[in-house]
Amino acid sequence: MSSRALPPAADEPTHQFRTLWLSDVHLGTRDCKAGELLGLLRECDAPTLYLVGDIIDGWQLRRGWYWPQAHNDVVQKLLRKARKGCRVIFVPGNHDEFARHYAGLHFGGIEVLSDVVHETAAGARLWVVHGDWFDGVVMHAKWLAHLGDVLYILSLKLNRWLNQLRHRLGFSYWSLSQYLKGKVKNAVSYISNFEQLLAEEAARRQCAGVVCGHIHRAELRGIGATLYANCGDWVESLTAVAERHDGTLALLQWMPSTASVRVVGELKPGAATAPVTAPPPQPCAS
Ligand SMILES: [Mn+2]
Repeated sequence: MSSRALPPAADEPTHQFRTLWLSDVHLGTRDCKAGELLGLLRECDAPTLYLVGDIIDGWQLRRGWYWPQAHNDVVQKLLRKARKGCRVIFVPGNHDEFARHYAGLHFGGIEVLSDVVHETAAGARLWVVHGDWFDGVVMHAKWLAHLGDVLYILSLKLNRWLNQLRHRLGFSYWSLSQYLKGKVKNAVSYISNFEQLLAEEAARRQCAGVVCGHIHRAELRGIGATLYANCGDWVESLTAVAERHDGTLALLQWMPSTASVRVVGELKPGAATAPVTAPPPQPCAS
């Protein structure tokens, strides 16, 4: 803990972590909450930052170019962090799979790796991977994955309209896509299957846990003796995973209502506790 008497300056981060993980930002799409992510990056800092895939959405950019200033600002912020000595590791996902060809190389101080093992301050090994390798749809029926992507965008658009209406009528925010995911029984077993496979593979690799993304569902929990951490996304959940200086992992969520970061839950690798799932998203000012 800092011993100085003065409060931090307004532009200084208020949360110092040992490590920070972000995934599924989907820059280049209308539903990417870049402004909110910039808020989190202003408040939270760490000497090591993992970008756990689907940071830039190559699939949607190929369909139509969309690149507002806020998306540039995110890229600039990440490059600036790398320049100032932050170790930035980019682990590509399926939406930015073009970057997988560059695994092992550096760009503007950013290291590209297809997957990587992180060691916590407490010596626990965490396997860091996007997760699409464990998604049968992405691996074996790519056309179906692309169709699913189009339907997902459509449900987000519908969600936007619906919530504008709810807002006008004085109702609170409600996520259609999360409701649909919760309703479809197959989706539930699909998610639990994904989580199980990743935890098993991490254990097989002699890791105490896994940090991943891909399914846009922020979570921090034990699966058997293995820690499962999912960064969530910057489309709806506005979440990230962080490591404290003692090796404890924390699930962070950006709260648009207060424009600040909140710790949703904590878990130390090796210590099994109750699951922590990010609560339903809050309305965004934008
Ligand atoms: Mn993905």
